[in-house]
Amino acid sequence: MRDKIIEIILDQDGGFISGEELSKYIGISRAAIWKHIKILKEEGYNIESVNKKGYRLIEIPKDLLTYKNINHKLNAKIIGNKIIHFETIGSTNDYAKEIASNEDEGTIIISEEQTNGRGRLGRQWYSKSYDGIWMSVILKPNIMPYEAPFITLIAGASIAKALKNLGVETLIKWPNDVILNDKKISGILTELSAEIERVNYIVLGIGINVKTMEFSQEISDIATSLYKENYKISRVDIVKNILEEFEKLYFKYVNENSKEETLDICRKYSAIIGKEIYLLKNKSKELVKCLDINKDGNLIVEKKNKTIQEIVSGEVSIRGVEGYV
Ligand code: BT5
Repeated sequence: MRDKIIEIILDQDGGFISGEELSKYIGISRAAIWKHIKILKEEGYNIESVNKKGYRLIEIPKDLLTYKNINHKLNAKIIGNKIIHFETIGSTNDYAKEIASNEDEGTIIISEEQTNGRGRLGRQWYSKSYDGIWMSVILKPNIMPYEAPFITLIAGASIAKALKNLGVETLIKWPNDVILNDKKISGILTELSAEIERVNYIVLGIGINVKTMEFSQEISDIATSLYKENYKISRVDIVKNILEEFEKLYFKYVNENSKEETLDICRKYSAIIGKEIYLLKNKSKELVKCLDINKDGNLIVEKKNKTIQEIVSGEVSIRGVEGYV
């Protein structure tokens, strides 16, 4: 009921709607509408009520990542149809894996804070309250398990594209980082549950630093946020853009078996193609030249002895010669 009320108020784009109209739309009394408005205000919606004019939303306070805010005018068919929002959680990926079998494809878990945010290979992902976007998307594509890493590339491409739509030029550090001004603003963690020839589900985890101004010492040299780089963009707008861009590229991949658009974006926005990079694997460190991303999404590099090698994501980490990129 309250979802409907806020939906109608949001539809007014900041204009007034009278209590009478609202009660007609929803089919409950004006007094009942007022009670719901009171609760919405307590939830953080800055709703103004003016005698004889009705109600209007002054702003979306705190830019909360709720279903109501994100799903409003979201131009997507399945991604974001259901959004489960937490104030705090251990890890959205862990929770998504717990419920994935019983959820439809496209369900999103999003939290204002993660207390146990995870990177790849058991690494930690800092996810402070209200500072960023910490979300997981449940996917059930009809692909072979070995093809799952391509989902990471689709995610990277959609993050770069979404931020570009909002005026921010980022680069993609293959396979799973998004870079702004030579530092990491976003990381992707794709996890798979599969049988030998069948994917049960994929959990796509996306972390984006939006409002963080101070990073812990461990990552202060390599991490940045949109606010820190002077891009004051609403988290809700970023999430919406990512979900829309992601769905377009994802449908092309799973419905038309077409990887081209994702690959084009990954190449065009690549932070590493044409550069010398270090490949880190276990304890070894090898200097190579990065040539291209091939049609499967793997990285093509030239080694010191001039041989060409194809690198599959997940095998290695990459560092720039002079720093993180
Ligand atoms: C990643 O791993 O970059 C994947 C991060 C995925 C996070 C999302 S948030 C929603 C979902 N739920 C989860 O629990 N996780 C996903 P990796 O490439 O392994 O990078 C991890 C490394 O990045 C760490 O070892 C730090 O050096 C650095 N790091 C940690 N937190 C960071 C942050 N907030 N911003 C930038 N760098 C960070």
